[in-house]
Amino acid sequence: MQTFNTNEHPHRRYNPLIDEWVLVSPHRSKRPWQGQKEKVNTEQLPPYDPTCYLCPGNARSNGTKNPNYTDSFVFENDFAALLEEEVASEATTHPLFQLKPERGINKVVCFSPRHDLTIPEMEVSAIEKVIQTWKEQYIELGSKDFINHVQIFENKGAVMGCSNPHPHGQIWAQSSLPTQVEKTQKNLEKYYEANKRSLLQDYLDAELINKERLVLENDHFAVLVPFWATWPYETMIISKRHFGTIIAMTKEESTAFAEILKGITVKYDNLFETSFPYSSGIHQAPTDRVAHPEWHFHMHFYPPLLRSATVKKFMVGYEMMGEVQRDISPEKSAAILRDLPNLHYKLTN
Ligand code: H2U
Repeated sequence: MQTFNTNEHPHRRYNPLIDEWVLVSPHRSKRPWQGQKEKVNTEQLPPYDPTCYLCPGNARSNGTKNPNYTDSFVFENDFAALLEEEVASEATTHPLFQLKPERGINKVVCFSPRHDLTIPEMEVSAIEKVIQTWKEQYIELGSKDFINHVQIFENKGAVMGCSNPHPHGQIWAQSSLPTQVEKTQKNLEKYYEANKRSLLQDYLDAELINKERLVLENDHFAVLVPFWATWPYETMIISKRHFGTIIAMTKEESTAFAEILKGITVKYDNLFETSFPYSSGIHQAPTDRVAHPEWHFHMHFYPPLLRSATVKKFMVGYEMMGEVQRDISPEKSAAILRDLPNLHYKLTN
């Protein structure tokens, strides 16, 4: 019988954040591909687009004019998925037909007045302004009595369903904990109760010993391809200090966070020399006015691209019916990302 080798043999890995397994099939990454190819977007965007609803001074769909903003700019989503208004409702009694009204507020955050820049091409000082806006929004929205969770996220690239290339993210604040967050919270809590330590602190300490999944680090943050990553080039930014929310970040940590955000997104753009699409989001303690020592600030990046700017991974078939699966090993993905230049490819070509 052959001896088990993580680079050759199919195996399953456990994700302790959501209590789920992922199937890893490293021997399969040489599989030929004759399926879908995305069109490479080589279009050079203008710094200002008179038809863009996010550019400074332009009108949005409902006629509201954006101010002539100079750094980041927040506005209430004109097509909000959640509404603030309270509605009277009767409790449902049938366990198979549970339903409850949900209240919330949705915002859009423009990262820069420049239509043609995304995070990897922005100055660190400009990214720090975005972080400051995220902090202010977390405080403002989280202090409302009916808001128990504030989700900060970015969908980047048309392939992720992003409707406009102008650099922007969104914030969805609501009364309930969304499913993914609730699952994560349960697992963080279970670990904290058993060990009196943060799960992600212990995980990060262990990762920083041999650093095989580490992509980048600075004094305050590390970026790694998680042991249990599902997307080919999935990464997670973890704070080195154990704190639960973005508002606990010191000035120095905010600068380090801006630097690491730029660092990982530059590497992403350099991977296939394209504006790299992803969904990213901050996971942090809820705003439910309860102490949450189990939470440890982190940010996920879920990028769909697999082997070029045109071939993406699909979460289909077995993944929908059974469990998520990956071919390239997280260790190999981390080594590839780690070895990429730290300077954006547009500045070297
Ligand atoms: P996406 O590109 O990720 O779809 O985000 C853009 C958001 O901007 C989207 O949620 C909002 C959409 O509802 N939007 C406005 O609030 N006003 C507009 O005039 C157009 C789009």
